[in-house]
Amino acid sequence: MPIHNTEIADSFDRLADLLEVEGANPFRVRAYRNAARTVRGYGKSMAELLAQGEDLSELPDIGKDLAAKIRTFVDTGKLPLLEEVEARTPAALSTLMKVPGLGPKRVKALYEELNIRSVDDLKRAARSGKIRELAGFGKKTEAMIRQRLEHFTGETPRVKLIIAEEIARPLVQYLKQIEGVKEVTVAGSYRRRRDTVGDLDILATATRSSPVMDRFVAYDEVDEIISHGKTRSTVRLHSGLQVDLRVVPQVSYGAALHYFTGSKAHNIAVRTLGVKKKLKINEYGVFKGDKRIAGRTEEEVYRKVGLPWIEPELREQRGELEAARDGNLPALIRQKDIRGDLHCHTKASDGHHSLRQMAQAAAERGYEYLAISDHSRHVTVANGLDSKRLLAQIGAIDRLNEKLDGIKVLKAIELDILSDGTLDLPDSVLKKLDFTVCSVHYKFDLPRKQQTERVLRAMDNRYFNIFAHPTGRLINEREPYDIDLEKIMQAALERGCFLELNAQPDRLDLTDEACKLAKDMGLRVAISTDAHSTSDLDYMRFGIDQARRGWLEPKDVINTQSLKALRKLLDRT
Ligand code: DGT
Ligand code: CA
Ligand code: CA
Ligand code: ZN
Repeated sequence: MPIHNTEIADSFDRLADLLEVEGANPFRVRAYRNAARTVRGYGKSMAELLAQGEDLSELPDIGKDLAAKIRTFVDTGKLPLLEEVEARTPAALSTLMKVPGLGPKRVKALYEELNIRSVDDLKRAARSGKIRELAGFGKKTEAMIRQRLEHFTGETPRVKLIIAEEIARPLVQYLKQIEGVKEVTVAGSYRRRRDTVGDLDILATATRSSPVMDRFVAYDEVDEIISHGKTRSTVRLHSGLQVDLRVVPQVSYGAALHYFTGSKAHNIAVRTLGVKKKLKINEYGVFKGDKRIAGRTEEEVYRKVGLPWIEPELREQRGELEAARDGNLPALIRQKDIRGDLHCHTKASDGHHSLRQMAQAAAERGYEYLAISDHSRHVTVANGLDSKRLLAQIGAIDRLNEKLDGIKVLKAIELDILSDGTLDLPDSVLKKLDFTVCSVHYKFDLPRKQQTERVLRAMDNRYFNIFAHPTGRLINEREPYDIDLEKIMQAALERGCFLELNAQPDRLDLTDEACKLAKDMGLRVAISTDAHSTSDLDYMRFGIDQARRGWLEPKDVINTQSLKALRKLLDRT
């Protein structure tokens, strides 16, 4: 089977981490991180590009040396340099780096200064108060490490949806080619588009003589066969992800799809509705006594309990059955409702592409507008824009807009919300922009009340428009910071600000629940990709998935609006 981009990217990231622990040249470390990011976000697989004879060194941040490494990885499944570095790194350090909040820098310090070589060592040191004495740690960090360790099991975490997709797609292709196989669908949390999945639940229909099960367990990527039956098998793949495959007869397909899509709570509620109508509902169909009266399609199953079909993203037992019964199901937002992207970066700060390239890529996606929101100068990126550079960019956007047809580039900035709640650039410059995107990028550990007040204070500035990635979480990497989101939403509503649903597949905050809360409060949301390259603009679909899980309709999202309406919404002055 071909090598996935995520595998290459993970190896580069890991290499960067280990090199950083060793104290390697920071530029070298950063080169691997940047390459990882390019590879991970790239629309096409590296293996395919190589097969087509493409020159990988033409990709952003991939030089000749990295291109050669990718080729070796694709050919052999290995990154020799990583193996070398791994061999000379104490094994415990790799485990320690998996503790949330402990990056390579900290692990290095713990190892060198306190001789910490295991999770147990770390627990002991945290308890005895030794960690706070290390330079760059302090009391708060020590407390955080202690708290994180309570939950740390070292188990494989849930897999991000984007990674699950990369694993599922070729597997589905493989299954579809097996003789006698008709339908192949990934059900479970994957079909409900949760931001992470625990495992994959694949449903197939096939002729009785089809070798589908034998071929499934013989798939190249299978690491371990957990069970192997005629209608149901479970395997674990090399990636660590488990996959269940069920094969059902065509007459049961809809009932099985409904059952294995879940959620469990939704299924139970539907089955209870059936019981009231003296019907038995399971994965084989809807039964009256012994007679199957439905099961070929999901629509049939819902119809038998008196309901219209319900979109998978809504099936979380959060009121969808009542809404279906009352004819109040939301008309969920779709990708084609999006008219533009309101958060992206260019080479001017930490993006990969130029202003013009980003604008062209947005136009190719059929957008009517694209906002450029590079970082301001403060904390996060070395290359952030100060007033002078922002003014120069404003000029460049004006000139570009004169040449562009069909798409309008909007002038924005991603401002740091400073720890005292002020914004990173003076009002005299901000007033020249179309709008601002404002974020917390440091001091994530403020107590809830202070963090909330910090953002509320920032919102008092009339140039504050969109609160970006509102909890700062990075799935499986960084916990959300503590903030009273409901209070923030209320304040946003009162001041005419908006919250961003960040479509990066490892951010996706607002969460689905937070989206629904915003909707219920009457607060609209911006769905933005925070693109750092042209291909990142395609992350929009993950934002749409999450928005749909949060019941959002086109009217609940500001970037479904015409440019004229959008400008009105974003004008607080
Ligand atoms: P995951 O894998 O943790 O991301 O979440 P799901 O929802 O994919 O859960 P999973 O893989 O355990 O099961 C797949 C579906 O099978 C689940 O969404 C609903 C259905 N299911 C599993 N166990 C039960 C059960 O005990 N009762 C009912 N009614 N349905 C179940
Ligand atoms: Ca599952
Ligand atoms: Ca499962
Ligand atoms: Zn940001």
